[in-house]
Amino acid sequence: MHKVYLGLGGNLGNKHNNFEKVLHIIEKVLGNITKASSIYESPPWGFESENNFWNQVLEIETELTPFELLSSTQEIEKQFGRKKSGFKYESREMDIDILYYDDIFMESETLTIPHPKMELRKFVLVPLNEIAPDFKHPLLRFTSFQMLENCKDTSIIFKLDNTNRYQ
Ligand code: PH2
Ligand code: MG
Ligand code: MG
Repeated sequence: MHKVYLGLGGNLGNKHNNFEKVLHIIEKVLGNITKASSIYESPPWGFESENNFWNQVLEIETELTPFELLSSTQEIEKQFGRKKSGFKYESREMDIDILYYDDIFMESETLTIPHPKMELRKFVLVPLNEIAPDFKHPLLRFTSFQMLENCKDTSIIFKLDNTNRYQ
């Protein structure tokens, strides 16, 4: 059994429905969800759009290998209508990123773990720090808490309440 942290993100469609539905699909297809952060809203990081993102980080247990996990997460993204335009960053209904897979480091054309640039993004670090403050990045050797403290991202990250409404 492998411990994996996933980063969910979406800024299109019905975010309430999408973020509820994706948890059921993940439990069915990938494995048990052992921890789930709150959902946070933030402006798009790295590109312009009028649609703010929702982001959440999950800890799951899975039997899938990293590449099996990648193809399964891509399948789920497609079920939410995701189409890739070729632009670097773009709006989407659901993005599922593999942040950590145990404490492995791997780099290939299609998959890099830990997720590149995660340490620069508060929309990843804030929810990650909520559920795994002490987990150490296997390359940087910093905990989530330390990465968040060092992060220069000035985006405002807004925590939704437990019914995912604005507080
Ligand atoms: N994902 C991106 C690029 N920018 N910004 C926010 N706030 N949330 C995201 O999930 C996000 C982003 C690329 O995957
Ligand atoms: Mg992403
Ligand atoms: Mg992605």
